[in-house]
Amino acid sequence: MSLTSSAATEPDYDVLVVGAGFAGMYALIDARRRGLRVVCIDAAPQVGGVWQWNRYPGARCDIESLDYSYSFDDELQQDWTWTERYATQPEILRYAEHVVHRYELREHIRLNQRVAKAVFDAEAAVWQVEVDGGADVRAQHLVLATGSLSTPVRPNIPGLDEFTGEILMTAAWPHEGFDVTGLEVGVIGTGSSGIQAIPILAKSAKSLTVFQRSANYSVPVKNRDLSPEQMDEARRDYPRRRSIARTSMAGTLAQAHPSSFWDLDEAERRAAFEARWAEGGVLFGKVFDGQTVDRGINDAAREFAIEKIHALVDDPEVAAALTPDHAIGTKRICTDSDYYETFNRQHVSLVDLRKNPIVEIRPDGIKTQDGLHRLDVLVLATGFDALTGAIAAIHLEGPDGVLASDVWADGPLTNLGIAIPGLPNLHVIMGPQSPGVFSNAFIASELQVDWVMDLIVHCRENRIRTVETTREAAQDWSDKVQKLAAGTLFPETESWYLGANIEGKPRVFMLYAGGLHPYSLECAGVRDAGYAGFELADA
Ligand code: NA7
Repeated sequence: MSLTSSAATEPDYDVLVVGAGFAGMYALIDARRRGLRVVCIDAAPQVGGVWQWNRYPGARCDIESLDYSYSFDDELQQDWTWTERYATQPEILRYAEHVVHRYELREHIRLNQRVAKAVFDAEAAVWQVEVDGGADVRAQHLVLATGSLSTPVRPNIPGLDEFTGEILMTAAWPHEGFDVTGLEVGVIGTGSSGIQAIPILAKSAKSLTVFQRSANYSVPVKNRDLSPEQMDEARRDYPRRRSIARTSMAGTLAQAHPSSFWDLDEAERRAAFEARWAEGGVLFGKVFDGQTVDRGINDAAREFAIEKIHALVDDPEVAAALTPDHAIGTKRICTDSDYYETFNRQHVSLVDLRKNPIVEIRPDGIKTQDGLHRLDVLVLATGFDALTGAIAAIHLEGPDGVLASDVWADGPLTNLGIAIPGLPNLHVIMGPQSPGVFSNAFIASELQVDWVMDLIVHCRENRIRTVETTREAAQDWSDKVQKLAAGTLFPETESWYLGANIEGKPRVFMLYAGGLHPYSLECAGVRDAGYAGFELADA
């Protein structure tokens, strides 16, 4: 497939949205509402982004369903019924399909097609986009809604390709499912995906061996059904709920304890931790203000969580191996149903790879230093090239041959996490240097998409052909992102927030840690100042 030559013809579309996950679907809806000619392209066979791929057993959201859903249209939220406090992956996917149907998106989405390359034709002020598996596209604006956790990592372990059993990736689970009944199963990876899948796999596997490199903190999710009465009540409460979410730090109702940790005595602190633990879920990471900033508070939360692990796991040696050594919350806290209890089952064992590393994978199992662990099935829950992986997979070339890969050679450089210097008319949603995965992805992406569509409409109304961040403004934003992170405990932990899980990836903290609402004020400030820090060139 070749790119069409630079001809001063009309672009096919005003906007090309790459990615039909929830951010991309909203970009499509919003662009259409504003009368823009728009198309959305996704490599997957179905909409839903990460929820389309991650079909492993036990997959569910870790933000409450009532929050983890679109807020832009009250009729949509009145019309939809969530059946559980934390929706399962199939229910989230049904919601995605419902949205497609409700807003008549189908004919505007091209599935099973991959955007491989986009080159900006400066003369025509148009992105020429090469699409694998479909016709090329010329669009004035390119919106990358390619996902924060959408490029799975297959670990580089000697012998992996020689394994003759079944290899399953949590991030590419077979659509038809996979029955592990009576099989010897191994799981590599104990992040959110592994921790959600392990208890379910253990229910039917003949044996389950968990190969753990780093222990993680996990809090019981305390999932429950939502009754019709609760759902009715929630529908009435949506306006309040959404308005709190939009002015919150993470796009949810989560509130830290009203008192400062340091003003409370030991018993009061313990009661606060206990109450949040009983409530369940990721919000244990925010029991007190400053919990990921102040080492004293973090240590107290950490010690409480470790105590819980030891209370849940019968064998003290296994409990010790399951005890993490990083500051709590500096990797995303996982949520589970019976994760720790699963290690009390006779047929479940834990291999601590720090003490007993993998030597190689053999055709019939994993050989660690202490011997062979025979396996029929190997589950890889080994994470993603987060935040930048999906963007890096596209050849993005601005005027004068400027490559996104060069601009980001030392780590992401953006203005507001949205614009990249040297690449005009390109807008990133939920990318690096935005609040991204630190916040509710629905609220955060609605906010960013609204901002981007305002900008695109502003360009149209003012006959502006190109809009591009200045390098100085991008540098200022990146400095701000780094400074905010430096004031927290996050950078001290080897995590995918820093790119530490990918060999050779620049070690730079990649998220805006200042909170969703302050971020929205930053975005509004730039817009209200006539897009300060951006160069807008007219026809
Ligand atoms: P994560 O959180 O990145 O977890 C990946 C896990 O895989 C983690 O425990 C890794 O250990 C482990 N891993 C990766 N490579 C290897 C190798 N080579 N050997 C052993 N262990 C390995 O991904 P998830 O999919 O679980 O969750 C991602 C996000 O999705 C999550 O934060 C939620 O927001 C939803 P490590 O910690 O690197 O030592």
